[in-house]
Amino acid sequence: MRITEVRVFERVLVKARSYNMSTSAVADPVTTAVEVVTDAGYSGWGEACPAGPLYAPVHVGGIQAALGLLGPAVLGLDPTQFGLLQVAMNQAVNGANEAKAAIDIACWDLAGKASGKRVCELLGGPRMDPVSTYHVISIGTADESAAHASKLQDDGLLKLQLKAGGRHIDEDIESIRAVSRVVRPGVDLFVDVNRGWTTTEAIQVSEACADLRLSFEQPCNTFEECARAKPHLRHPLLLDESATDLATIARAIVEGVADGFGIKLTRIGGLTGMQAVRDLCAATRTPMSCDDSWGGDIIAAACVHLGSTLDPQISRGVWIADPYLGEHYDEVNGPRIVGGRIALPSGPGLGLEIPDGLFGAPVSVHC
Ligand code: 0XW
Ligand code: MG
Repeated sequence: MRITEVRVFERVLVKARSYNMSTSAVADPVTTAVEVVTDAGYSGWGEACPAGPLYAPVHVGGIQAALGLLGPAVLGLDPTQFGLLQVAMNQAVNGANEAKAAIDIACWDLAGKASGKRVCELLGGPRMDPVSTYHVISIGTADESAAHASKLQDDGLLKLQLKAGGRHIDEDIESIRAVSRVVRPGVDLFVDVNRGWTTTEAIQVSEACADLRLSFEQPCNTFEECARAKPHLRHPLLLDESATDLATIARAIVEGVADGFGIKLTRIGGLTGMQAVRDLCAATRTPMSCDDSWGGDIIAAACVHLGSTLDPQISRGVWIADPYLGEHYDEVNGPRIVGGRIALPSGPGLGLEIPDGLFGAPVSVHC
């Protein structure tokens, strides 16, 4: 089987609900979908969708520009030889992990379709089905956040991510304490600051909440700032935005900076890279989530397939944008959250059936 064509599409994902975090209020993200076509009659789908231009140093324009180099670089290659695809893509452009991820995910989809296996089976087999998810509580007043936390627990959620940052820490402390008061036994709470606090603020909030069981996710802007704060924190520290590659993740574990991670599939370069992160976290018993910054059914399915292969004890859950989307690419098989969990698609590959013409005309075609 050989790659004969790479088609690039884009689509605005109109949000059904508001979503804000310390760095930005997410507008309607623009996703990039990639269809990799082969000479064997199969095609595979990948996707990369930044949560707007501020959450991370990646932009939809950069993704599509990089695909202009990556598409030609993979033509003629066997899509099931993931390592050789990585070599070819890394020789075509430095960085651009999100664009590489879109092609990588499409090739895993292809390998599954060609072999009749689900991506989770190609990744070693599912250990959970359904997989647990975590739900975000956007930045708001203490009462609003506590009410949302109660409603989410009524709906079966067992992992809550409370957003913080971008305001005086007294407001964050008030929200953290209000939500903690309504968290029920068996429910995990973590506070995701999305880089919003200084090291001083992180230390002060942790001290003020020392009596509460919670974790802080990406409290400060950089790896170094988080490392400086870490010895003074009374809570576990999770890295997300600073978990940019396998070497940094390994360093964070070895140096004791991170007690866990929020890992973005496209930031790591796709399923091939995420498999290595998964295995490192399993070997070091380091909790990790498997999610991405935004996107539709394609990236959601990729996250659920990989997330299902995690050791359940270290799984921090899979986040998908489903609650914020008013649509599914595949209305039947598209991943959705039911009672705080996400069922694995059952079909080969990612398990999706993308209707012809769904994304309209491609923005570019490489053949
Ligand atoms: C909750 N997410 C996975 C979605 C948004 O992109 C932010 C991100 C996070 O963990 O910060
Ligand atoms: Mg995060």
